Amino acid sequence: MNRYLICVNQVCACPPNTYWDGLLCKNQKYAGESCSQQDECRSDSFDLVCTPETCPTTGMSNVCSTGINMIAINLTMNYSFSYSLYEYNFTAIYSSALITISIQRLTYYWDFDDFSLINFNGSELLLNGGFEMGNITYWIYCNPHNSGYAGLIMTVAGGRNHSGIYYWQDAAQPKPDFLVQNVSLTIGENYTFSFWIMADGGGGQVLVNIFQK
Ligand SMILES: [Ca+2]
Repeated sequence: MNRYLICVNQVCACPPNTYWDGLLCKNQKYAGESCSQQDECRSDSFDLVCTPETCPTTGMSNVCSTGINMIAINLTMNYSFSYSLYEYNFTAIYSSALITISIQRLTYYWDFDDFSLINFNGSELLLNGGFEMGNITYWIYCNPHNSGYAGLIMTVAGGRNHSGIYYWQDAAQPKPDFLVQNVSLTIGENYTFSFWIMADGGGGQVLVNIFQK
């Protein structure tokens, strides 16, 4: 196997089933192997995508596995100080989904409330999406980079609740932290994912991946 880029008509690429790691063309990876970008996984006959694990360690993606990874919402927001609703519609082609919310600030905080996943007949599939249990029960939270200003549950005393008493405030920096929830889907049915967000100060990035598997 050639380990170097092949250049044709001034376009350089690795040979089939290999990826460029910055030094060499390396063999693409199989199911369960760690990855940090899509072209590290065998996407041809093995149909693998670089997907988030329960607690991502490298950005949003770290394992080659079978499924479909959708970037549902990718926000770079500036100060607004009022809540906005974001929605994403999709059709289930697998029987479960890992919803991963990645949050990284530039300055100040972001406030979140009322995460929701509604199925075709209006049933709510996310549990504790509005944090009204007063804790993060049913969510998986991780802060793999030990970022400062990490996410936490806030009460109405913080003054940024969209509904109820509790909400999620997050300003992780310099790397994102993650809120994750796994849900069961019915193949062929349509779903609407949504949440409310307020940029409570300066901007930052919020990235929501829905990985169906
Ligand atoms: Ca709430």
